Amino acid sequence: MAFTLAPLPYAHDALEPHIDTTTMQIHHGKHHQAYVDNLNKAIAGTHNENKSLEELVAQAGSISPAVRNNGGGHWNHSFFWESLSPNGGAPSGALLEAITKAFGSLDGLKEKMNNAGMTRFGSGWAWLIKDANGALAVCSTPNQDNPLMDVAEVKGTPLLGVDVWEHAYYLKYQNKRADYLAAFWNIVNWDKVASRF
Ligand code: MN3
Repeated sequence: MAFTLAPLPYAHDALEPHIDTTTMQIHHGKHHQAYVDNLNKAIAGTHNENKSLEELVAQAGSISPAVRNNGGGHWNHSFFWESLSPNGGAPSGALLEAITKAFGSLDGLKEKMNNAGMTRFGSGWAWLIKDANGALAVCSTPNQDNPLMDVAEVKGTPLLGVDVWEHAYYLKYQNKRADYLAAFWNIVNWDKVASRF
């Protein structure tokens, strides 16, 4: 069964001014669509054809680079769109308590995750994860890898992720990845992060 691209959960211009309309149109309609199409091509007629996306991602170390990269790309972007909202709000309750315990404060989490995004050389992702002991941690992955992959240096359940590939920000922010990361915090869907937590 072929994978498909779900529509965005909001309009392309909904995240303005933090993420611009054209970036959203290209990022979702071209980049994400290409991961879906190339994943479908890579698994067609192989023993991976009927596996779920989660199964493919978990076996990243033993599948072909095309399935790892495009399967990761499909998983990561599907997760990313749901992590964003024009009405982001703020973390509260048990999630805020866990953030405070792990990072001192919400600002402490932002600083750590921004640093993970800034120090990821080239293309990749920064993540907030829940580890096997239920504690929160921040990590980053290269390319389209993610913390669910068997090959990840730091493994855990992703709660929030930010795409630091240039295609995610270059049209509006050019080389200023730090400005993009600062703007990202205005559109985090904290209800979604809390439900994952
Ligand atoms: Mn991307």
